[in-house]
Amino acid sequence: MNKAYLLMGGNVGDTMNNLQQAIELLNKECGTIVQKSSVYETAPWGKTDQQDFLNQAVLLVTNLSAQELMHHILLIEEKLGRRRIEKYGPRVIDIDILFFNGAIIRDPQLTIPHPELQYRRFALVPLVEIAPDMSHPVLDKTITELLMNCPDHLEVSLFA
Ligand code: PH2
Ligand code: MG
Ligand code: MG
Repeated sequence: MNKAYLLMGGNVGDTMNNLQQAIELLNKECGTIVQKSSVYETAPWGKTDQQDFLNQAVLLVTNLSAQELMHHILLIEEKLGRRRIEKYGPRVIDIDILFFNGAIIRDPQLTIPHPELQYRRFALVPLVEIAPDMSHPVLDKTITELLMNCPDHLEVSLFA
């Protein structure tokens, strides 16, 4: 059994519904979601002239490998209407693998832990709710410590 922490987000269409559908599809096709954070409304990071996002972190228990999980996630994003247009731009749904057990993976198509996690309050705030004491295998800091030291101060507020 593998433990994968995922961050989901979107800012196009009915995002609450898209997050719920993503959870249903992950449960059906990839394993079991055993923890969910609250949903947060977050200011857009990286490209600021777009709608606020909703973001939510989940813990998925799965028998899939990290590469297999990534493959399923891309299909789920496509099913929910994701079209890849511009980096950091608006999207219906994005599902990123933040951690996969304690693995460090540096493949061209897949980098785990997520390389920008420590710079993103919109990811750390949901994650700290479900994994405050988890240690980052590269940075050797807990999620709580990463959040305390995060240089990003864009707004993140509880939504649902
Ligand atoms: N995702 C991005 C770029 N910027 N900003 C917020 N607030 N939330 C996101 O999920 C997000 C973003 C690229 O993956
Ligand atoms: Mg992303
Ligand atoms: Mg992604």
